[in-house]
Amino acid sequence: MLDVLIVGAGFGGLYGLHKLRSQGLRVQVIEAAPSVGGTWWANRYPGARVDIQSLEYSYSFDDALQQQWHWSERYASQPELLRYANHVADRFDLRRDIRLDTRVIAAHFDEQASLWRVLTDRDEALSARFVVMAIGPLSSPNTPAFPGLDTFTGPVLHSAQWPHEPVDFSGRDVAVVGTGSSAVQLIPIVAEQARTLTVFQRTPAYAVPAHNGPLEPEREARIKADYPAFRARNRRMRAGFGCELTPHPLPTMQVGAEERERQFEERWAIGGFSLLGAFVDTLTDMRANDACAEFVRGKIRQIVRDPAVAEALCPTHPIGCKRLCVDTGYYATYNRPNVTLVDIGDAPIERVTPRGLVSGGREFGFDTLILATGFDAFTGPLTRIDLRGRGGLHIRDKWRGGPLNYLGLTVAGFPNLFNLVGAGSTSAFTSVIVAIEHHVDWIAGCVAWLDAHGHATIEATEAAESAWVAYGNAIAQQTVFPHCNSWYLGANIAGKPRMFMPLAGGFPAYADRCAAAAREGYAGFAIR
Ligand code: N01
Repeated sequence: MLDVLIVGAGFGGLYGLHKLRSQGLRVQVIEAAPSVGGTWWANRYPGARVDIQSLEYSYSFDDALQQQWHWSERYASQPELLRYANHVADRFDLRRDIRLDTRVIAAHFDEQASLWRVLTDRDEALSARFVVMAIGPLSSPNTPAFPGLDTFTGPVLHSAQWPHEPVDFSGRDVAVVGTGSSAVQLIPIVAEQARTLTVFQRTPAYAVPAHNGPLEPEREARIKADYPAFRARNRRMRAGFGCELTPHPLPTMQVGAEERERQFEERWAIGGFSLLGAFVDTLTDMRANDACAEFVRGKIRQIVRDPAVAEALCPTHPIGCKRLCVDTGYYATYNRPNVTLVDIGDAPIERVTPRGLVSGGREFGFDTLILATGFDAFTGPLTRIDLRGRGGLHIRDKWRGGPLNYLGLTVAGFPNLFNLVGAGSTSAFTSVIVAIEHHVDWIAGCVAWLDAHGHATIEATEAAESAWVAYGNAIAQQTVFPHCNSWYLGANIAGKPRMFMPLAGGFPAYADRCAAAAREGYAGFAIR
């Protein structure tokens, strides 16, 4: 019998194993893929790289690790991130407790024994006192049910299920469906190789330049000179990163137009998410948001030479409402003669044909189809498992109206089950490794407390869960987030209930709430 079974060997599962094992617990990680690395194993499309600088998107739990690991670029590429995950697995001797190529297909809570009974696709039955779901909020790829998709005669590639051998697009006529972060990263690279590239855009994306390049040695040295203090400062930031830049002291509209423009220009030159942090109210005040959005629309009009194409690329929803894309040459790609933008906002894809697709009654031809159509976020990874809590309650039924949860970590009716970077936590708005380390440390503290007090189970109460979801909704209502169709809301998946799933209140306030619950003897939980 295990103390803890962890599902997933991405960054969450790796740190979970290290932390819980070092507490003397018997821990086993089950991973469906043939490798550790999670999202960085799966998302290997051309151009895949992190959108938060690597000195901040990396583990902080071990000072020797953060001192010794050297990132070659400001924003690490997928292969480098995968090397990092493998390095961590070796360095902390994690592999002996990780079973690869094994998928958890069922987990049922046995009320008599107060144990989780877990079944894998290798017909193995395991039991554990606790289960930690470390499967990531974005691990269930969304393939839209386009009629005729199976009749397409060329390759169909999904950005999140990319082949492991290199794909050569030279001489090919390629289509990309989608213009989210994955598409924004892969489009410029595929465009350089393909004979033609047609991009089917349902909603234009806001993209800001990464200004990626080799990591500056002086910056690395400066941060490493006192890395723990840098990490601590970041943990006090709303997003868990970005402590080197503070917002303007005044709200956007109290600043003169010239000064506002100067601030935006400075942030554009720095690149990445820094633009959204130029002013404190970008995500909470519509007029402030529109000033920032209009600045980016101005950049699009400057970069893209054809005014009609530029206009089609200009988003009209609030900036940051869908996750901001961080790009390298995205808009400029539309100046290439071999690239065509097809706006399908008002003319959804009707069907895929053997040699193309039909939208707005018109057929477009191509021989390779790339679906960069995102994920069934937050709920998809859990609901595809036969996951049942007390009384055989299936997670799909529990979450029929949306992912109810308490502290983003637990679900009423599912005792001793913890979820990492899920709905109800700030993870989607945080450098995810900051969220992972926070969650794992909280869970480790909780398990230690239960064991020290001789308790067998911990379970969120329905009252605490309802209050937590209401708190999350109330915060979301004060922001721009409800005003577009994002995966945060489940709006990208046909038929999914619309509920704002992540918590928008900022990491420090969230971490305080979690700490307070623990300090008060796990307030909001039933403990037996
Ligand atoms: O997915 P998305 P993603 N017909 O959902 C379109 C992280 N990430 O894989 O906007 C036509 O953002 C859809 O259109 P619309 C990051 O958190 C990070 O790109 O729903 N189009 C959209 O354009 C990110 O936010 C990095 O109208 C359809 C696109 O497909 C998250 O993962 C890199 C459609 C999907 O965009 C998801 O990003 C990559 C349909 N039926 C990902 N269905 C980094 O930079 C969907 N679309 C670290």
